Amino acid sequence: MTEDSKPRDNFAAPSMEDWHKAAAKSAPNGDVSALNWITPDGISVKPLYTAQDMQGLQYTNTLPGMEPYIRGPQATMYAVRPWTIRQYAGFSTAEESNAFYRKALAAGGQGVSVAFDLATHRGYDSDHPRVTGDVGKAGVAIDSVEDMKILFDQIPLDKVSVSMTMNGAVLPVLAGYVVAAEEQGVSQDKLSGTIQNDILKEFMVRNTYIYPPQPSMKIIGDIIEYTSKNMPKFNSISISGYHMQEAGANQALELAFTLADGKEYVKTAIAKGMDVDDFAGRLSFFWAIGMNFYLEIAKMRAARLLWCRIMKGFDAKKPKSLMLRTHCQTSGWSLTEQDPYNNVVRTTIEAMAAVFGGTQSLHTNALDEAIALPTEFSARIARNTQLIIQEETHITNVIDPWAGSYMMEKLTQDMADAAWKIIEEVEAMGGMTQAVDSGWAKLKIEAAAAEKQARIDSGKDVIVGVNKYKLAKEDPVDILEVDNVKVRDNQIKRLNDMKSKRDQKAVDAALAALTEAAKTGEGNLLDLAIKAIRLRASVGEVSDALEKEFGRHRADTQKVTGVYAAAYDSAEGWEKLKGEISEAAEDLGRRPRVMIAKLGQDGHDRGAKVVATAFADLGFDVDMGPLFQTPEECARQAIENDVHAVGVSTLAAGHKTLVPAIIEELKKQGADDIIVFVGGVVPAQDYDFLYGAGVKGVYGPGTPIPASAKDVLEQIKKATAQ
Ligand code: DCA
Repeated sequence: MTEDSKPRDNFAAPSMEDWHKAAAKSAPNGDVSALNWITPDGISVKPLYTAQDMQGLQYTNTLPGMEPYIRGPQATMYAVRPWTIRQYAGFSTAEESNAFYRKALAAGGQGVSVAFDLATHRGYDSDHPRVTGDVGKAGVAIDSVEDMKILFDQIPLDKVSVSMTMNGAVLPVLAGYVVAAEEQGVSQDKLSGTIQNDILKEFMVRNTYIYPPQPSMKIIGDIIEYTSKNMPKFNSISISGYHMQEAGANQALELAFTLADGKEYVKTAIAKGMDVDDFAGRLSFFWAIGMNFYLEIAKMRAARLLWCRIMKGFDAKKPKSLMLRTHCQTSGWSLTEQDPYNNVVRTTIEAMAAVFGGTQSLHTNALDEAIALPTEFSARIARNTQLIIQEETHITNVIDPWAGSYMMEKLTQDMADAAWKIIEEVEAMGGMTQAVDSGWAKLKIEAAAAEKQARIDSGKDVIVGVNKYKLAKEDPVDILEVDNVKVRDNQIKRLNDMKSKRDQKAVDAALAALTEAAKTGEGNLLDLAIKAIRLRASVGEVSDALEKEFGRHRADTQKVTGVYAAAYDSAEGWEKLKGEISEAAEDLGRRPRVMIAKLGQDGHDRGAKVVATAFADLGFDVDMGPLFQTPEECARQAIENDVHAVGVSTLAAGHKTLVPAIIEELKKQGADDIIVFVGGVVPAQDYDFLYGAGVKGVYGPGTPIPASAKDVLEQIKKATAQ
């Protein structure tokens, strides 16, 4: 090497001013600040971060396994033990779900995560007339401990940790699991796993509650008390932001409301006289991980900081009480029906964010989850996505690799600050129970959802294959179908069989004891539920025993207004469509009137609420049916309100039973001039079936609302012209 060509590191010292000048050359109109991205949370994400952004940040030099746990709850994290691969699954019967779990465990799954059907969630046995369309759909049907025993057959419950997504019927279901384990020879102290048991978020989103908020909180207190005494390895709650993000919340809202819910549960347990360090180590969390890559990682780091701060406020001392441990699931909402193999890519990116964020357990969605239940093929790819990250990439070798990134440290603080501001707002209202009770929290999420939908419909937010780069022709993918009638018959047979063999007097006494405890507030409800389930009381009977005293909660149907229109704003076609709707109103003598309905036990109402808001903003008269209507009740309301159309929003696979039933009911009640349309998760294979049944329009995921509104308007015009 000659002296002339010797490499030298005598680079010019950079200055921000120089960079600004250089960047302005390619920035739009020379304006570098135009490159800032304002997130839905209101956080400004810049195109460039430098060491200056770290100045003044308080927590950039922390360590994993130590307060405030920003860098992870364990000192060694994945370097010693990667997260648990825990795929959420369950469908049709206990037998079929059990076979699925065993296969998944043999193929690399590391824990079980049970999805129950909506009838079970809402505390109805499979023979209840309100749940005809729901049994075995979107989860496994469980009526009793006999079903639970089959569900966990040959799965050693002292070794495999089991998570159960159950909130409404949490007492009989948790009791069923405990008794099934007992009859497998596994005592309560050996059980490890998690019960979701997070009722506050059910009142905001998802809606699988049974009782009103107050008694629901009492149930949670009793479960925390019982498990902390008898099931020390079991996580008594999974405080869930997941469903909030799925319902439309941005990350800061998800984070804030979830931590505020957690605070409320801690207060509830302390009010029962418990010492915070006796139970707080078994509170766990659950986040949704969507496509907002950097913010999701920042959210998870910020969550641990804020939880540690909150728990210090309760004077918690044990490290386990201060550290936030979490499960994550990739976003189901981000998946598309269109060009569905893209979903594998989306899920991989989201899984990476969850892992960089330091999750303890992860579910990766299957590519067809936007359309139906996963098939064996799609479930395998979803599981392998995690196995590949764990075992091929070496990502697990380094703890919290984003620490020290100028951007990530700044975003972590920004996210923590944004969420903390909302938590303080909630506190000022008197806490999360009040924020939920007043409907404020739900409306905040719904407004965020309507804004998001308008950004997508107007093309501001891109979704590949949906509002950009669309395929000219979509090939249908194979889907898993559940024969709901067969499952229901099978369940009813087993239920009747169990009832015929049990000691009825003893069961009646155990159920009466539950009702009495609900009345007096004395005795632990989980303890009493275990006693009743051991005697072969059913899930529905235990729920009824409590409902006698607690009653069933009915949600109101408030909706936000103006939000969709404001976010859609200048996009093309909006004013024209509004004009057409007001012209139609002139012709009809009143505004076209539409009822948005939810049938059966499907409580996912994001889509319904967003459509109702957008249709109202466009000029329709919109009625919102209550949740959980039967087709008969829905037809009656539609007739009483004299609507032109009923739009059924369906997300839980009940459409093939419930939609023909509403058409039939309208006919029976003399109103077959009311047209029916369907929106939500409907596999392409079912469209013809629905049209054959008399449906006038089917709008799958990704349909821009103005397009469906235009179509509904045309259908109404056609029907009224006859
Ligand atoms: N070094 C030492 N110990 C470790 C390490 C490490 N690097 N990593 C994990 N461990 C330990 C944990 O402390 C834990 O032991 P413990 O129970 O005695 O505290 C054990 O290994 C299991 O690890 P953990 O991280 O707790 O993972 P999971 O048992 O899978 O629990 C959790 C995850 C989020 C806490 C739980 O609530 C869960 O599984 N939730 C899932 C909820 C769900 O599936 N929802 C479906 C929608």
